[in-house]
Amino acid sequence: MTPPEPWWKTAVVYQIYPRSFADSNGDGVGDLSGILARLDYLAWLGVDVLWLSPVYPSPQDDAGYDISDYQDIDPVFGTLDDFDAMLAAVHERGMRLVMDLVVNHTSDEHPWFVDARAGPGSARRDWYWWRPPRDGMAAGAPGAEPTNWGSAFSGSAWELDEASGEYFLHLFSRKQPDLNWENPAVREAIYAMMRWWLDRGVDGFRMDVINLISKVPDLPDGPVSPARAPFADALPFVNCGPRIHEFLQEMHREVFAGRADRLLTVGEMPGVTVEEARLFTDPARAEVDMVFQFEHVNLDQGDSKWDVRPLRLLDLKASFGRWQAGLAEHGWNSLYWNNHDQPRVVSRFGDDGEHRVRSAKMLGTVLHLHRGTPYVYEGEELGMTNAPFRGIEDFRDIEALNHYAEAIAAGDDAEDVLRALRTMGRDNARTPMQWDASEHAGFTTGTPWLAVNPNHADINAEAARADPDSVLHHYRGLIELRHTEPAVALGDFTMRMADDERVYAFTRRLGDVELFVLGNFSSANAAAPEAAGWAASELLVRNYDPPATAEEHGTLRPWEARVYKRTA
Ligand code: TEU
Repeated sequence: MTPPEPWWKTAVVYQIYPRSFADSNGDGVGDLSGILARLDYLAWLGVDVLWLSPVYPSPQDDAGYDISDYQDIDPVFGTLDDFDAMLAAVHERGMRLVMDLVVNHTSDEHPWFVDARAGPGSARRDWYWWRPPRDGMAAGAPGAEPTNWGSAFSGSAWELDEASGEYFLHLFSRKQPDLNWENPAVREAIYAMMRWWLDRGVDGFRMDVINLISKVPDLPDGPVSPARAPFADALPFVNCGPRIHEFLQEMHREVFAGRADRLLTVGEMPGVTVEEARLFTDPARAEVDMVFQFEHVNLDQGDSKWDVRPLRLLDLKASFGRWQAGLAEHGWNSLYWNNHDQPRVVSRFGDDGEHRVRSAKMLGTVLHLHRGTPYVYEGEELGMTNAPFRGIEDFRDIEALNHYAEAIAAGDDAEDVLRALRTMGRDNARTPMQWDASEHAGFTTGTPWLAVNPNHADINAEAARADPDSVLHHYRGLIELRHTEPAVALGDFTMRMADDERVYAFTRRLGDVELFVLGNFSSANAAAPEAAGWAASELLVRNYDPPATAEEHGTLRPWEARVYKRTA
């Protein structure tokens, strides 16, 4: 008898960015008690799993992705007691909670690194990547770094430790030294920490840049890329390294064995390919349940994320089509438009002006009807948009601030740099959640750590809940459909109209049930002749009044979305 499908194949995950979700004590930063107070809203929305971005003690150099203590809660977010109360309340409402696991690197203020930095002889020196200056060069001299790799946050990926004259590796900020997973003591310490959270009742992990933990041991130089000069892109030497599957299978044995069925694990994997993802997510290999891949969120970027290009729908369809086909038999996809690192999708791939509501609904419909587990990022269900950042003083994100400083130092025009930051900056995702039309959108009674988007006067949960035609009710309907229509979760995927530059169309089939999904990615009417053939079928999802005639069925209005159902 075929084993039942894993629960997470019919689940929808909601990502909470705690700094920006709900502030309960007026300090302008969201917290755990704020989340607790808003759980009924999430239960009403119908989501099954909450993913919490990091809430652990952290100097907040990279907004919590630089952890100084893995087994506690940063006071700005609350206490372990607050956490336990929130977790119990999540479970009481039939939802699950996934924590963010950030173990490619720690904070440089984590006791492990403080010990490692104490000197070459320290017990934990080999818990990190230390190297002497490049042969024949003096420590600190330009180009003396052990490799020419660039950090994701600008500058070199190596930081000199004056005391020892050695450099340590940091693929992200200099306050995020990379852990050395080659060292079994490092792995065991991390597995023990993960078991501690699972024993506390947590239901799984979102694993931060987990495909970067196995490095190419001899750490070779790379070709200098124009966008990163004088540095090289480190990714080819750290992406899915030689021992990555060994490490993830060991983690599964040491941490998840015996309780994997109740858990959800998703690996964030920049640069991962379909072929690699099939290996990572094949249940027979016992590694992770799904991965976050980045192909579709890099399609509007040239040499770097700041080299902004228009999205071509053909590219988007080709990418999604390849991932749907590639993981059809083995493995499983995650589905996302947004997270705390990506600009708001309605501003990016939709129209956040005249057609904000319709394009937000269309984007949600097209994504949620694919085969895979959908992720809703806080505020996406409201159709929240990018924010009207003016000068660099409006930004908070280290990636943006470092890029701005580096670009200006290189002589770039400030307005050009700011234009790219306004479009692609991560702070767009991090403006406070818009609960109501009050001064700070009901997020805080204090001064928010990042300004609330002024359009919260119109775009907020209170108004959306009162408006049955809102993006919010549309998302609630999509989530309900995944729970009630098995073809949405488990049906086969077939791309239609693959060469159409404005219409995204595909079918899902499960047994004798077939769904036909269409989305118009343009502000003009678009022909969809195939839809005329479905005129007599049930219209499950729409963001316009139903077409009246077969002919009208054959045309999609601006940003229109439809999902038809027929049973053979
Ligand atoms: O992100 C990894 C990652 O790929 C992003 O840094 C990405 O390159 C960038 O945001 C695109 O602009 C994870 C976390 O999601 C991110 O918030 C952290 O900053 C990063 O890892 C380091 O922990």
